[in-house]
Amino acid sequence: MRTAGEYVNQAAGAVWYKGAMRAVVVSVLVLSTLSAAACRSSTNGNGQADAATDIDAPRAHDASTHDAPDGRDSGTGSDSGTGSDAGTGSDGGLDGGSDGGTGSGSGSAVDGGTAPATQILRINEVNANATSCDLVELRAIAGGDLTGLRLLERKTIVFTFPAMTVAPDDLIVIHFGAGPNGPCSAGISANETTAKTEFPAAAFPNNYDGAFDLFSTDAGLVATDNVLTIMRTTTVIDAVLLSDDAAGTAAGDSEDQAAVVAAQGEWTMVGGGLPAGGFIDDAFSANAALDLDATGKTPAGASIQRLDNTDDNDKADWNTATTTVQPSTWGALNVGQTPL
Ligand SMILES: [Ca+2]
Ligand SMILES: [Ca+2]
Ligand SMILES: [Ca+2]
Ligand SMILES: [Ca+2]
Repeated sequence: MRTAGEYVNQAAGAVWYKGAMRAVVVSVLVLSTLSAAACRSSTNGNGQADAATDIDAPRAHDASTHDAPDGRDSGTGSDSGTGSDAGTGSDGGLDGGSDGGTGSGSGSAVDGGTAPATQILRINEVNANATSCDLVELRAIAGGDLTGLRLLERKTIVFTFPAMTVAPDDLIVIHFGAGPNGPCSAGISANETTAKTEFPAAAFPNNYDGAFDLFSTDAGLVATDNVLTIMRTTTVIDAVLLSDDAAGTAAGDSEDQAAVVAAQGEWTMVGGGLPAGGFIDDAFSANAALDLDATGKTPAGASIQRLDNTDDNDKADWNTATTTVQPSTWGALNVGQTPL
């Protein structure tokens, strides 16, 4: 868990993305990748195209609770009204056309002949409150190569996936604070890229034999308000808005990333649609999964988890009316989930 002043803003090109790329995202990943590369180049050239949305000037926004309002959200209002993206079918394309041929010589691990699955992973379980080692569990929804996928905390890339191949229902646990002298650095293994027991728990007690254990040098996750996003270049694969309370202000970087996620239809209010002004402050908190500061102080403690196999891109995927945190299930499907 981090609480103050730890951010180096990056991913400055993220906000520009918004609506213009959505159709491309859903249909043709190859074009998406090419376009993303082109756009990044533009952004890195002189920044002019992104000037209007580069609202990421360093801000000391990580107060111990929610962040005090500081006017940082000016300019983000343009993201409102993108609620029409709810339910854009993030699973579209999975398995479409699979096995169409004889299979000989196709050489593709993921449904040759179709666009690669965009939602290869889902964020499945979170503990940002552990003093020893924050954890994020991911679940493979489709099989494929994870090379280059990224996990972001707010707008910051906190893990870039190595070359490794997963199958549906494979689980991954990302351990934070695993850099030199990090709070979770003692006795860690290398990344498990070939098997979930490549470095077994018997020899590495922090590892889970039911998951690929991967290690981030990021010191830890903010447990006040946060957005976790899995991205491939600028395409949102999956995301979750998280908060420690159902009301209160949110950090500008959380709000900015929420806008990126919402613009791609990857987070909405329960039942669909976006708040009139976007996921800002109280609207962020009210629509975020809870409860970041009620999870365990160790990995063995409670965590925030998906409730079942559905992905409706809202907090009801994670919370019931009465349940926020639950006993942790690292390296195992969550209670209520069934094999794909
Ligand atoms: Ca393992
Ligand atoms: Ca999702
Ligand atoms: Ca709380
Ligand atoms: Ca789990």
